[in-house]
Amino acid sequence: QSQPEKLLKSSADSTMTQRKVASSPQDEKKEGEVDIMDIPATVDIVWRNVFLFVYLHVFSAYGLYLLFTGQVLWQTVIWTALIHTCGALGITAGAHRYWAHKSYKAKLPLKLLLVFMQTVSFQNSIHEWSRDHRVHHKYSETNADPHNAKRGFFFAHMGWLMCRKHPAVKEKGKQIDMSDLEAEPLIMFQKKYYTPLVLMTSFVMPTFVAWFFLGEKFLTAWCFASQLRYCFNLHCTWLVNSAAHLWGDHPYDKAINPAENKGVAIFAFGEGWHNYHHVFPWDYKTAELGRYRYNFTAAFIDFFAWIGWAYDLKTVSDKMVRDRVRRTGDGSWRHEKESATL
Ligand code: ST9
Ligand code: ZN
Ligand code: ZN
Repeated sequence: QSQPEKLLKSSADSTMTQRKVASSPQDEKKEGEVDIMDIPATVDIVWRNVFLFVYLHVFSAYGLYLLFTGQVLWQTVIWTALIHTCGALGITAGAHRYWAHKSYKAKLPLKLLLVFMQTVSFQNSIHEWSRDHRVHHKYSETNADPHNAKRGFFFAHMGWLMCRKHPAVKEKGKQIDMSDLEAEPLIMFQKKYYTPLVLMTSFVMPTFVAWFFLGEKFLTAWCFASQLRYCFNLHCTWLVNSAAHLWGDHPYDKAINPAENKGVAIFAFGEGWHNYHHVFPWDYKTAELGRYRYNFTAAFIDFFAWIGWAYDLKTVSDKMVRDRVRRTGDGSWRHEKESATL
């Protein structure tokens, strides 16, 4: 079996796996031994991260104040929107749909572009991001899920980045096959030089361009183009783990938490259709209906398929979706279909 086939198979089985998690042979425990999944979750705060997030939010709030008091040049606003879009697509089309799920194939120029864009977003290296995300899919809402939504909105949203991971995340994460990414020199290069690369692309470049080329004040450039942009990107992404795991319909599988959440889809470039995505994680659209319905990422991938840089886009047949809806949906599917605009 080739790597994508293996991934596709494991993706297809992911919801099944989720239900079998506790009883798989590798999880069998000896008498008296506590299963790692059952170790109670504790909060071991990493104060360095708390401090950095406080710093980020203070400077972002000042960036917001500068915007609402008309102190940001329109050129800086356009530049910041461009960089935000770049970072967002680096996560959605890059780390998520390409590297974590292998939902399509990409030629070298597109891979280079996506690595650059993903670095701009500063959400950990592609290797770390994909490993956490693959564990999240396989062990959703258990102690092995890095952002287990059963631990509440705040933990799933950003709390998980401010404390040590549950031992089950590390243990189960080690069993996740990462050989495909580890075989990609580009991914390992980004992981090795992540700190300087991220400092240059996510902080220095946005600030410097606004200050040097656009004539923005240095502090405004820093607070707006760098800090506020980064902070906004993080919250848009985190909403997928928090809001889209807590609120919304379950047209494809009512037994799982991930939900269809339009608000999140709007802010997260099409990543809010999360019930569909957890059921059919290999679909490059991460949604069923209206390929471009609040789903800019699908349009982005389609564009690159059109110019030949992306190919083998994987999706799901109508029949497969309908069968699944009939078997496990919560009955909200028809309403979704009727309200589709595209
Ligand atoms: C950020 C990421 O924000 C956000 C991800 C969101 C995902 C959303 C997904 C939804 C779908 C996509 C939607 C996109 C929408 C985009 C819209 C855009 C508009 N498996 O981590 P350490 C082991 S990042 C296996 O230090 P601690 C491993 O040996 C924000 N093993 O654990 C590792 O060593 P190495 C910026 C694992 O000490 C070792 O443990 N970044 C796994 O518990 C130590 O790892 C930050 O804030 C695993 N999964 O610390 C950084 N994990 O890596 C925050 C760990 O060498 N991170 N191991 O192999 C940290 O500081 C720490 O990770 C920590 C935990 C404090 C959270
Ligand atoms: Zn999820
Ligand atoms: Zn996913």
